[in-house]
Amino acid sequence: MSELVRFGVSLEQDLLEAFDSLCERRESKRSEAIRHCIRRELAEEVLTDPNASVAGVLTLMFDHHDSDLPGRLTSLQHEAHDMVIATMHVHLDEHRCLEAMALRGSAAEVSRLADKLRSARGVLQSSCSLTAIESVHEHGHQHCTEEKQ
Ligand code: NI
Repeated sequence: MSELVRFGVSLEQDLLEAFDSLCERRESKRSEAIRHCIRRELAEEVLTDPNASVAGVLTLMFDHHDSDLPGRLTSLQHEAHDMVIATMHVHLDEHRCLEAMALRGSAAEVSRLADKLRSARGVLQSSCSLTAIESVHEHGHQHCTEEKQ
């Protein structure tokens, strides 16, 4: 970890009050909350690069009595076995299933796969959370190297 640096920030009073009350609700100190915001924004930016390495979880809820959906979902996962690194299936009740898949790959490919799975006919609900797995520094570095070649 690099050296800590202090810096001053000017912002509107009401924005600071809203931020402080957020920190209070999250039981977080201002500095830690600001670090978290900065890291999240940097990671978000990396995600916009289609070639960025990302990992995340896709969760689908569906009715397993619904036609051939379970079979189709399994086939789609087998076709993309290099990106689907783990799957957890939960039988929520007599009808509904919750399937959580850990995905890993390039931002473009993982997003395409997630969209395909969550838009499969019969999926009742879905959520997808992806994060960049290469640091911003490494990311920037890679581009520098690519540009030099
Ligand atoms: Ni089930």
